[in-house]
Amino acid sequence: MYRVAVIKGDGIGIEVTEAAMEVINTVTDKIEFVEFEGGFEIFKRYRVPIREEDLEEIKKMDAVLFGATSTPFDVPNYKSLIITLRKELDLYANLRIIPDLWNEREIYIVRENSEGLYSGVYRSTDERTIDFRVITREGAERIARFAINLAKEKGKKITFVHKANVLMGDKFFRKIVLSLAEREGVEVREKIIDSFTIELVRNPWSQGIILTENLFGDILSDLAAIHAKSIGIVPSGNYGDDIALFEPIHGTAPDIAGKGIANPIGAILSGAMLLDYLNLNGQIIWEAVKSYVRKGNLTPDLGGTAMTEDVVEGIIGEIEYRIDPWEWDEVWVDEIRINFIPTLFTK
Ligand code: 48Y
Repeated sequence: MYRVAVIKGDGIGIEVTEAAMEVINTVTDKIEFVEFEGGFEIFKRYRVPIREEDLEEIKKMDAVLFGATSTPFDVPNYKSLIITLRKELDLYANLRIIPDLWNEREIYIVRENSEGLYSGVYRSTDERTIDFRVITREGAERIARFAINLAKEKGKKITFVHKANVLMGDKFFRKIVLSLAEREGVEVREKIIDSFTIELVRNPWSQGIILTENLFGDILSDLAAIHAKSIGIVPSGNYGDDIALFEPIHGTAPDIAGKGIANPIGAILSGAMLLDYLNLNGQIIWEAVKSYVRKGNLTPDLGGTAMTEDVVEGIIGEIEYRIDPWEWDEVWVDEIRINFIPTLFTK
């Protein structure tokens, strides 16, 4: 049995996380979900985005499933919940898979998730504020190793995106990435971040594993999400050495929250990544989602008229069919019998 912490968060985070849990429960009974509260509402009560005792509990879990939280940037001393969790759980590698669900191809982005401009180190006076863009040898090595392992597993090369022509930190980062990759026999192409943005627009599917520092990765992954047709279908995993957290990359979408039309696929695929992390069958979810989107009705962000629950039901049907096609057939036959046979005999 695995214990998975769940933080649904705000807005559509709640709906899509519930959808993901339902789908996971169809695939396996080996997961026990334990729910925790976090985000702005908790901050208003306790002055922290998550309670210390909850954080300690979460650290003992096998993984975390996260929805989305809203982060107001005009509230003094408020710190984003997801940034806090990445730091507290030391989730240093952020893998975002931007899928083309219709054509069997994807963009992989590995974003360094713990340092760079997100180090949290700054100096502020009345006259100026400096954010430190921290790159350490340990930080560079562990993210390089993560990308190299992924490149080997997927049989791909690495595209390392940087600004080493200007930034000292990236010069340092670059040397570490190149030497580790060479030692491991993985090919690395180098790209400068500014011109790479154009390449990512024009030629997104053949970049191998895109590896980059924290803020570049933040921006590039939102840009790349355009190729998925909706940011609502993009999943991600935040990995540390002891635990990992899975979340769709979209936000809380307050404009559609509670209307039942949020696209649950990003959260559901994050569930697939979670199952893979626990060595359970995440692949079956990927297959089910691909099969569903090619024939089923989609949510409005993808031009359809489906509700969240229609998509969830459709994907669950695809999973059940894959788990046991015979049982699935019988259910289908029973329904027909229930619907039609009585009318035949009552005539
Ligand atoms: O996960 C993301 O890419 C988000 O943009 C967060 C980030 O900067 O990494 C921001 C999350 C937040 O505002 O709480």
